Amino acid sequence: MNGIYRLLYIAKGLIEGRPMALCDVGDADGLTSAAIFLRKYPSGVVVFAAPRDVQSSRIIRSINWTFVADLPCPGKALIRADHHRTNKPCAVHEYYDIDAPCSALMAMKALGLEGDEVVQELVNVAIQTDTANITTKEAELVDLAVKGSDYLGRLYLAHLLSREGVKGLLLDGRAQEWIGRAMKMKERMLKIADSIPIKEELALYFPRDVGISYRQLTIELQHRGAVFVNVVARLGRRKFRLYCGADRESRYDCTQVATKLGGGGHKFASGAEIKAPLLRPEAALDLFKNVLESYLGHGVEIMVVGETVIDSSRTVSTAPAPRGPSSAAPP
Ligand SMILES: [Mn+2]
Repeated sequence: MNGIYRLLYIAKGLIEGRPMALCDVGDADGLTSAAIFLRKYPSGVVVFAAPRDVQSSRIIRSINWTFVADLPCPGKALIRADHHRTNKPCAVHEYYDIDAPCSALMAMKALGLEGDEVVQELVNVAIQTDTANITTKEAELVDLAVKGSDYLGRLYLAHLLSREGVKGLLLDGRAQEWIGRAMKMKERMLKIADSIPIKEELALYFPRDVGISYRQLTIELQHRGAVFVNVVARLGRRKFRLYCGADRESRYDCTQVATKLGGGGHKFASGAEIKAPLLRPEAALDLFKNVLESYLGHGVEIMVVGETVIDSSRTVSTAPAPRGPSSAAPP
C-alpha cells in the first residue's frame, strides 16, 4: 500500500515540477527531517520510504531528488542529510556525519535553517528520539504520534509539524488519536518486557506480530539492564525482521549482525529484513541464530515470546525455543 502512495506522490511531484524529498518512514528522525524540508520548501512533495525500499525500488532510484534524509543514497540527489555508518554518500551536497545524533540536525544545516525556532525544536526532538533518550514532553509526543500513525498519517504530521511545530499536535484531533493508539501499544510492550528475564545478551523471537514497536522493546530492555538485544519478529509467512540494540559504550556492534542479514544501521541500533527461503521460511530463524552465534563466538539460546499473547487478557508466556543440544546456553 505504501508503494502506491509513494508512486502517487512521485507522480504529483514530477508533473507539478515541485522540489521532492525522500525521507525515512520509520521514525521521528525521518519525520522531523521531512518537516524541516517542508519548512524550507512549503510547496515541496515528501515521499517516505524505508531503507530497504531505496535499495529495491527502481522508481526511487530513477528520480532526481532535491533532498534525501536518514536514508541510503537512492542514486541521484542534490542534498542528503544522514548519519548512518552503513550508508554510502552520493549527493552533490552531502551533509553526512556518522557522529551526528540525528539526520534532522544535518537537515537543518543542509537547508540553512539554524535560525528558525520551529526547526530548532524539531531537531531537539530528533536528537532525543534517535539516541533513545527522551526527556522532554515534545519529544515524547512526536515519538508517540509517529508510532501510532501510518504512511498518510506521517505525511499529514510532517506538514502539521512544519507549519506549527510540536504544539500543533496538541490541538489536532487526528494527531491525538495516533498518540493515544501508540500509548496503548507502549503499555503492551511494557507487559512483554516484564515477562523477559534480563541478561547481558538477549535473543528473542516473536513467531507472530503482536502489534508492538520491536525497536521500542529493544530500548526498554536495554534500560532494564540488557546490553545487547536482538529481536526477530515474523511479520508474514516469509517476512522476518531483525531489530538489534546495543549500549553505546559496549563492545557490541549491531551492524555486524544486521549487515550479514542484508540490513544495516548504527553500531548501537540496526535492523534487517531477513530473506526467508520460499519452501522453508522457518530457516530464516536458523540463519539469524547462525549469524548471531558466529558474531558472538558462542552458542545462543533464542527465547520465543508472545505465542500465547491474547489481546483481551494480555497474558504473555515466554519459553526457551525447543532446540537441539548443540545450541545449549553459552558457557
Ligand atoms: Mn536517524
